[in-house]
Amino acid sequence: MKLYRTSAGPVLEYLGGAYRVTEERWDVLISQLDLQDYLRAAAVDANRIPFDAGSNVLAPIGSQEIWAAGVTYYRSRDARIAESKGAGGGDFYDRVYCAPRPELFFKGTASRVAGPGEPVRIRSDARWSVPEPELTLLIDRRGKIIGYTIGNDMSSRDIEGENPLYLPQAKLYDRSCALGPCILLSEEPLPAATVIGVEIRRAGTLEFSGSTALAGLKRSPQELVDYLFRDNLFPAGVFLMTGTGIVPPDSFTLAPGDHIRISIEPIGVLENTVVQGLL
Ligand code: DO4
Ligand code: MG
Repeated sequence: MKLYRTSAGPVLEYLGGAYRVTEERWDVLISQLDLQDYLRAAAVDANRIPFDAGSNVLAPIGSQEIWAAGVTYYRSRDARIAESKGAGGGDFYDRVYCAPRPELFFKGTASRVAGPGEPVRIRSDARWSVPEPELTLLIDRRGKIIGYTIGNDMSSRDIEGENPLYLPQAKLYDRSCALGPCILLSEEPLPAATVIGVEIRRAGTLEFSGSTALAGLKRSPQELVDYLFRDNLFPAGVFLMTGTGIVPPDSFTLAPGDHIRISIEPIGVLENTVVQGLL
């Protein structure tokens, strides 16, 4: 069962059909405590519509905050240690990889998010920028994982590497995050074999491709959620990006015009083009 947010309102994809959902207020809709039952009731012939998931699809977010976990894959631990060598930050990344408490940081709000097909940004003052393709959880106000989407945690590696205290600037700026194309509603965890893939094309030529599997995620999604909800309330629910296991080689940096395609098979594909400077 997939839920899309579109310019014409929410659309449910279910058992091969597409259905309009009468509750158009996204926050109210995804706050239904039995969301899957609520949506199943909408999947009737009277609500059936033609639907092209390739157009008019918006980021599946209302007033939810977006948080992110870091250094949850060994590949990310290695990359962070390497990029912060000159800043003496390496030890912290190894420690957080091994510690019971995960790294969790605030990543953004809807106003900073790019939806499918919208531009994502690299900072004007960054020299080394990458996408971070991440399985992203949608969690309801009770702390229950209710669905999954694809996230791109756009990051400025030179700023983050210069000093770990610059992390918020490396991570949180206008269009530093992409989400979409839909919410895959599932009460079951995704299988460990689930593959996250990325392809980056420049002027049509493949510049980088990589993949990882959820098996490489050091912590369970629920463990990350439990830490996020410690002494924190999310009345409209919250998104949590689970960290990246794909890091391009150090010689690679994104450039304006690059096309980023992230896939997670049961969810779909999230595509964005890179801009730098004002839109
Ligand atoms: O510590 C820096 C953040 C790392 C991150 O965003 C990731 O591992 O995905
Ligand atoms: Mg990340």
